[in-house]
Amino acid sequence: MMPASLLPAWQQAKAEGRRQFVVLVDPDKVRASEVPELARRIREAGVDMVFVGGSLMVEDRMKPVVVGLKRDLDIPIVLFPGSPLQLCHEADALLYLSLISGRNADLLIGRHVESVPFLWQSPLEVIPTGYMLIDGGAPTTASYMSGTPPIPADKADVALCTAMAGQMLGLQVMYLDAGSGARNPVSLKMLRKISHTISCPIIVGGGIRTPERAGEAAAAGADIVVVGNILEKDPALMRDFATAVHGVTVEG
Ligand code: 1GP
Repeated sequence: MMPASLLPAWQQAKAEGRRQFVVLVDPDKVRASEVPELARRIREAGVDMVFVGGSLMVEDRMKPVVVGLKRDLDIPIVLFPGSPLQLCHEADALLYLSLISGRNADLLIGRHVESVPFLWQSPLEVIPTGYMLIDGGAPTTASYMSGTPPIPADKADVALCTAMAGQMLGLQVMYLDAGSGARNPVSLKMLRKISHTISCPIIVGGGIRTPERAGEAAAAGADIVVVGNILEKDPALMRDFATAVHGVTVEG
């Protein structure tokens, strides 16, 4: 179902302890002709939202993929862009990512300035998001492309202070990302620590390969769990992932 605005709906879900499951679609890996079948799977699995994006897009398929998903689905389609080149008005919302784990001024504010002429007149809901790369055990495209080292996986305090600073600066959502295809997902310890302290919705993704691990991440405090890679290889798992995340009940 489509809420009128996404951010209040995420805040409400968090308050009620309702966890959400997101499928990440990389437009480079799906042809427009494959979108109807992908949408059917997403619908039948009971997925809450779709994020669309990738660290580097080689093909120019963003718009046809978004338009196809919008046509066939009644859930929010959210842009998760690797650069301002990956924007399109046809989606519902944009994760306006500020890479707060890094010290690359371009990704903290520069690209945002460049994107304003596009966003100025756009119907997209802009969601101010603190984006944190967490070491997932191997170099990732996101880390390489951003020229920033991730936060070490065992430095939960650094991650916590980064998330708190982001929240104090007014960012509305925190995205902890071990990177697509990461060897190790964000640790449960780090998730627990951050979720006990910050009040904004927490998104987690990167290297989550089993429904069990997705459920554990949700139980540890991730309000929104994102899975991409493994579902490209084994799309039949989608329903199990959604069930595992939705099965987690927490006190809001
Ligand atoms: C990465 O959160 C996403 O940005 C999803 O990662 O592809 O490893 O599931 P995976």
